[in-house]
Amino acid sequence: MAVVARVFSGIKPTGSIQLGNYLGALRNWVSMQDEADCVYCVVDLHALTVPHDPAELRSATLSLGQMLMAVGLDPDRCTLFVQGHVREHAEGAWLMECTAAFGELRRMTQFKDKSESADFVSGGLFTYPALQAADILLYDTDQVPVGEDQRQHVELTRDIAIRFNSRFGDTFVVPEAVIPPSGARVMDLQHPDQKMSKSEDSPQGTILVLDDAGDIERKVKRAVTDSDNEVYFDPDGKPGVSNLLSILGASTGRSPVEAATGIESYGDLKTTTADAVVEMLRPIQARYRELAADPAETGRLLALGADKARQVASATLDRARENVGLLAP
Ligand code: ATP
Ligand code: LTN
Repeated sequence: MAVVARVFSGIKPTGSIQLGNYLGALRNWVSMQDEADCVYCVVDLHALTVPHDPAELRSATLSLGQMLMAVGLDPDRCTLFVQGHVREHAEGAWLMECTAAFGELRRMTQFKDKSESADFVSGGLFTYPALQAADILLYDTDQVPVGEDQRQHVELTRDIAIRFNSRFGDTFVVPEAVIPPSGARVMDLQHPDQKMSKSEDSPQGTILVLDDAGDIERKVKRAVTDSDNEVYFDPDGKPGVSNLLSILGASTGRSPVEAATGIESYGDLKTTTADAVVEMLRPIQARYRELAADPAETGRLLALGADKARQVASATLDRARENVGLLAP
């Protein structure tokens, strides 16, 4: 009998979700639901690593739960929960911090990027990947569907698991990243050298999943391109045009090279891309509005998800506590 793989991934409630989150990660999460035993998490503890407003965090966490259901995650077919509801994550993170090397954490590019421009750099921003490793390892995860930017964190998680197992005996499953072939890295429309992100301050460069058709058309029309007006895919030489082709391809189930076929001008590229994105997002927006009207039901479903998650996480944590030498209470 084929053994079903365990899948785990997480997303931060740090702002309204953007097109890159959907194309690079969430769409993949949805498609894995029926093939694997999937566990998905709103990582509110990770959102504490940067300055935040408590009321906004609470509401962003609930709204992200609704958004995850709106894109197609079904609490009956996967485990969907909020990280802070399962206390094993914070305790597991300490075991990971004591297994990761300081030098490894210092090399993480997400830490470098986020700390360079920040007024306040928390200790949690530095140890962030250790909490992420706990998230993944607590569920005996085989596969971690993420966008390209998270590859390094998953590699570190593997290294931590291997080190822990070799020091303290077989405890954790060693996971691997699953990165989609297209849409893995959606770039900012105004700064095509930077990834689109929900928390960077670039409203014109970021398409939000909840943007209306007018906003999407306006943002795509103003996207930075170049001066030669020839449409072909060349991410290094033509980053802006190539990003639009990637978005168009990912939104219509084609590669960026295929998406360029028949498109003669930048005007044409922008109109076609905007239309494809609007069509793709329309049903998600409609489902989100329905779910947002009943927050108590979302709360109930997330609490059931946390109960399911806790059962798996507590068994793994007990095993790790025992193997690392903590006296049983
Ligand atoms: P923040 O701006 O707060 O760092 P973010 O928009 O980068 O947030 P995350 O919560 O860090 O989003 O990521 C959720 C998932 O979305 C991850 O798997 C990540 O790899 C993916 N992702 C985020 N941005 C992009 C992007 N521009 N292209 C492709 N995938 C992305
Ligand atoms: N660091 C990730 C979010 C995240 C995650 C995880 C992803 C937290 N825990 C576990 C996969 C598995 C990010 O910034 N996108």
